[in-house]
Amino acid sequence: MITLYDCATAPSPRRARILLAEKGVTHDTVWIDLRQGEQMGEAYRAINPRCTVPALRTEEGEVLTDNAAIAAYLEARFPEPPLLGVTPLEKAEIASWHWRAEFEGLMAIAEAFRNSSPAMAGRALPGPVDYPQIPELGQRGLARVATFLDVLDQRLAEHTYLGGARFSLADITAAVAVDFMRVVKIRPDERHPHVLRWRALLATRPALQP
Ligand SMILES: N[C@@H](CCC(=O)N[C@@H](CS)C(=O)NCC(=O)O)C(=O)O
Repeated sequence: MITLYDCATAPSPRRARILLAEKGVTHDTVWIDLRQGEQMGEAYRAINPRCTVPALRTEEGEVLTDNAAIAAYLEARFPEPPLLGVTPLEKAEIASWHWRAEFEGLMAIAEAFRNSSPAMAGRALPGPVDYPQIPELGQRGLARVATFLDVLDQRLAEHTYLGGARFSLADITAAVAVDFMRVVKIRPDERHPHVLRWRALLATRPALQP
């Protein structure tokens, strides 16, 4: 049985959790409490020395320690439904928007949140090394999150889904980012009608309830 090391309060493991649900893969879950620092403890370090969630243990016992590996593995192991695209150009388009959802969306939120929240003092980046906050990066992150919403809205004005006509991993990652923006007090609103339309469409999928 596959095991997902998950955390209900964090965006990164939510991506893997949604992907497993969309693929219809039954699995065990081990909850890791990031608020209590469980990821830094010896027990979890023995599973994932990078001290981050998600991690996924395969049926063969291999542990995959990031979303990139988990997505590549699950798409290859459970090809239906395809979530990384089918045609060569569709795969390219989805990869491009997936990267943008990660870098311009999730990373911008992390930059804003981790460099400003008192709870993240000394923890500006995830992982085993402590890094100090840089308040200016927090400010820059807020500007980047706002820009990302505009980028999404323009894209979704012309396409049903982020990658085009087909629901994909790019939508999962972008939806997780849009939902997690609340931690820096940014939400899509009437300035982003196409984002709102798309988020409501995704919410018809059980795994993508906001
Ligand atoms: N590259 C990793 C990043 C995972 C990541 O940053 N996870 C965060 C939660 S969203 C974490 O484990 N944080 C632990 C910490 O802040 O100490 C992935 O996407 O799988």
